[in-house]
Amino acid sequence: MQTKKNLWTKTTCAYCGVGCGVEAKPNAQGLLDIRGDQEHPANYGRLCSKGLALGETVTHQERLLHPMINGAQSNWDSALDYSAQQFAAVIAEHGPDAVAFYVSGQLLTEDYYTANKLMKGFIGSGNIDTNSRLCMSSTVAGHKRAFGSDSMPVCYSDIEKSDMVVICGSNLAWCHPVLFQRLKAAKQLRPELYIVVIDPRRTDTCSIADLHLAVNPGADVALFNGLLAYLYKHQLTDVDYIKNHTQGFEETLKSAQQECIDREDFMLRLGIDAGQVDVFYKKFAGTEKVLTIYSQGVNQSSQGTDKVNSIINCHLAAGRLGKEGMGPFSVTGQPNAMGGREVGGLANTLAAHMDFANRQHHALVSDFWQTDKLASKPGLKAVELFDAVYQGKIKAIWIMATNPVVSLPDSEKITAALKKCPLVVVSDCIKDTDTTRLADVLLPAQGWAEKSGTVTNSERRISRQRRILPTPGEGKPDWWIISEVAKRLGFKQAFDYMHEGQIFDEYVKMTTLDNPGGKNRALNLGGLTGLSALDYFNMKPQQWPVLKYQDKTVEQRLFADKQFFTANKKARLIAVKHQKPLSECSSAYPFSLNSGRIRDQWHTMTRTGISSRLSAHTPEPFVSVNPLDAQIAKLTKGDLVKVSSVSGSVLARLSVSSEVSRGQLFMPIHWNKSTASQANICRLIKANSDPNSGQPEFKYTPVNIKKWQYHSEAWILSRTPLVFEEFDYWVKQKVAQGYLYRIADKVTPEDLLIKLSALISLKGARKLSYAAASHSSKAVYRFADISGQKMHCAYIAAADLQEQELQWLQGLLDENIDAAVERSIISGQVEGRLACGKMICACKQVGEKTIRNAVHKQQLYSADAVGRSTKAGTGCGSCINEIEQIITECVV
Ligand SMILES: Nc1nc2c(c(=O)[nH]1)N[C@H]1C(S)=C(S)[C@@H](COP(=O)(O)OP(=O)(O)OC[C@H]3O[C@@H](n4cnc5c(=O)[nH]c(N)nc54)[C@H](O)[C@@H]3O)O[C@H]1N2
Ligand SMILES: Nc1nc2c(c(=O)[nH]1)N[C@H]1C(S)=C(S)[C@@H](COP(=O)(O)OP(=O)(O)OC[C@H]3O[C@@H](n4cnc5c(=O)[nH]c(N)nc54)[C@H](O)[C@@H]3O)O[C@H]1N2
Ligand code: SF4
Ligand SMILES: [Mo]
Repeated sequence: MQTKKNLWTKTTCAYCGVGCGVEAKPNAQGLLDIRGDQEHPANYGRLCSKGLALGETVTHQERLLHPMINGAQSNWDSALDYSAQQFAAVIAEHGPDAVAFYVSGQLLTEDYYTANKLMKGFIGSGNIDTNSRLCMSSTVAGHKRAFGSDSMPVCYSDIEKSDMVVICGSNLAWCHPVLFQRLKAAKQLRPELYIVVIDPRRTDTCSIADLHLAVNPGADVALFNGLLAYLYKHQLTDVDYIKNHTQGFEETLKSAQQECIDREDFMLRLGIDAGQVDVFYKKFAGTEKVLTIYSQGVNQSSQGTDKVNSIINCHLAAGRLGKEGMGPFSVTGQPNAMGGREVGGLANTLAAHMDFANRQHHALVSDFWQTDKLASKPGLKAVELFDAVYQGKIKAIWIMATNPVVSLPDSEKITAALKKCPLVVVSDCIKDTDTTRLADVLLPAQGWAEKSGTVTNSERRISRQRRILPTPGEGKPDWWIISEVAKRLGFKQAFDYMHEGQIFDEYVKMTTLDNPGGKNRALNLGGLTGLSALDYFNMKPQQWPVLKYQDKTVEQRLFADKQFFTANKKARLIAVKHQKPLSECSSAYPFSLNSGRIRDQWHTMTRTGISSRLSAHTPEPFVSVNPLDAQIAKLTKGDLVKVSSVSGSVLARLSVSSEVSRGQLFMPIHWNKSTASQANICRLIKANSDPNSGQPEFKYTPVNIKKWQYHSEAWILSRTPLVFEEFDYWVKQKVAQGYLYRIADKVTPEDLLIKLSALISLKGARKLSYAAASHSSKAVYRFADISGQKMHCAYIAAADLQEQELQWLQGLLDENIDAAVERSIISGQVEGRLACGKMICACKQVGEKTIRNAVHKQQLYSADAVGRSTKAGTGCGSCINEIEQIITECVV
């Protein structure tokens, strides 16, 4: 809240589903100062590296500033008229199912509500789906099967209250860092708090684990079925709870027992040590307060929904739900993944947790929206929806706040579908993305710091995002853009909103339809009905159900009364059976490829990629392989490798790591055509989906890996962006005052230099150049273009740069180019202020060399001591694990 004395505005972080409270204040550089909100119950002042860097990503450089039609700048009236006319024409000729919206968990609830209302309520088609299909839909399906509603039962504070935390298929340390910090702090306070990580990969999350179960990919159902059978065998199920509050126990138990009848076969499916499994089962059986946190290792599977239910089954059978410190805890990915689920962003739900299959719900929603057009059946789910675009059945699509060319499986097909589609409208705040490149109409949306509305986090808590900065160019709120198109389609009355608060109020009322006291649906926001504009502006975080406005933080676990939203009020256990991933490895494709996130990047990098601080930690797309597999395949760390599946191939830098098990590979999801030549991992991934949820199997693709031989490499530092499309391999990285490109090519270093000099125009007054040896295999060419004390551009080229220390190059655009720096450029010998090494601490900008030096010279043996000396690790703390690793390496 903004008062004269307090210029800090409270808002919510733009990124993950933890939903941290942020305070922001405009600064002299036109950017924002950022700090954690001490009062927000998600984070109590903590932030991670991405949250702390929010202030840097509000620059206008990469923004989409004006509406565009067919590549030409337009204006709002023309772009809205054109879009509405085109949609209307398709609907008139081919019916409402010939159009679609593809939306996102990065929209605000008010935007999402409006998009859903327009498509389902007034265009009259179910064809609105969201990127949450790729993210949370298996959990939604699993929740509905078990509880009769999509309701996540636990609260964040259960982390501190539990005695055992099972983290399954989640790299909490990197993907929900503030929840990880809370868990880590709880463990420090109570070392007996037992932590188990279930992940085929040894992630940073394992740094606080007592037990890591590196199960085979996809083995989760078998593991939890085994647990259920164990609980029963040792008479540790809750017989009363099962009898009085659940159904389906017998069949479920039978299926679970069958899973492990053949012990040897069972252990083969799991792929881990029998002793470890016993430790896990025994500990789970003997601990009342168990919390199971899970995420994409569970959801993104061809049996994701079964995985979810296999976890919930164990909690129900043990009666461990609805009480402090326990329960199944699905952590949501995007800032408003939960909000989208609430308002009906998924094609198979209506709105406000009401369903197509329920005739009464249909009548309630029709009546509430005053429409006779409400869609009567679910629409197409994301993968099917883009198939329909590809087949020409959908002729107009509007994509909002998501980048499907990068994030949906089978990217080449998605690209082809959008190229063919007669009308592609894209609303985004960023101008150049792989998806905006294929748009006919581009609509500029407000960015995070300009938007106003609400988001719901993983623990069902609704927080305000508040406007802090003026909008650059002609950007508009997403809800406004949707409403303006709706009005032009003839639905003025239903979309005549003046303010986002009105939309929120309408949504709030909808949650109360035939839902007194939240008896029929947990999602009841009745306590927020009729907020004034000021009350809405000032609204404090509220956890649903909200029967009464809460001025202070209250916590509400769901199902404390053991009443579920099924017909007989009993929860359902679901009989499930382990299945292999849909595509199997073969001699041609012997490795299984796993995909996921890195610490400092967000998805397709359109925003985190703007921050030089965030880009420094992992600047290049990589693929990780186990050391033994690398040895057998004759691959070395730093090689460029080609990873191929039946669908396509990518190029990435090899990282060799025992964190990855034999026969598996891991690659990050972030790089795309705008940031690298060929590193979009979804080119490799087939659209194998879970039959219950429609969620694609992103974590298992059979591939092979081969060394990609290049003959020359270069690093190019430039104040202005450059285009390297004709080079075989290139990667772009944002650095403080410009860009750093890494390229590799099949030509000789000398030919590479010729190619480069044709591309890079020289502006500076002085040019430093240097070649280190005369014969080309060893020659290192260094070049700098300097005017006065400023560097415009510099590059280093050679046959192979992997052995070179080049981190220092990144900082050159910040430096005054004096004699010492020139010496470094010419000699390649880095010294003094340039010698800081690979960036470890993104917040305080401390490099590996600085940390190593401090450890050696000052004999520092703890991350705390390193922090005091170098400041590393004293920002968000996400790098403390790495600092500890460096200390261990130095000591060894
Ligand atoms: N830094 C960062 N944070 C983010 C995001 C981001 O882009 N960057 N995105 C946000 C979003 S939208 C989401 S959905 C979340 C995702 O958060 P997470 O789910 O934690 O992230 P992922 O890295 O996709 O995958 C989690 C883990 O699943 C493991 N896994 C793979 N296969 C299996 C399996 O068969 N079984 C088990 N048990 N584990 C398996 C992988 O090895 C990986 O470590 O992160 C959110 N937070
Ligand atoms: N291989 C593989 N693929 C995956 C996954 C995986 O683990 N492996 N994970 C999947 C998951 S869980 C997810 S959530 C998806 C994420 O994938 P995407 O949703 O495609 O990724 P983002 O980069 O977040 O795209 C958001 C877009 O919206 C824009 N944007 C940001 N804010 C706004 C706004 O307020 N309004 C508008 N109109 N635009 C805005 C951004 O600039 C960006 O272009 O990827 C999925 N794809
Ligand atoms: S954990 Fe980090 S990315 Fe997630 S909401 Fe908090 S500050 Fe933002
Ligand atoms: Mo996600």
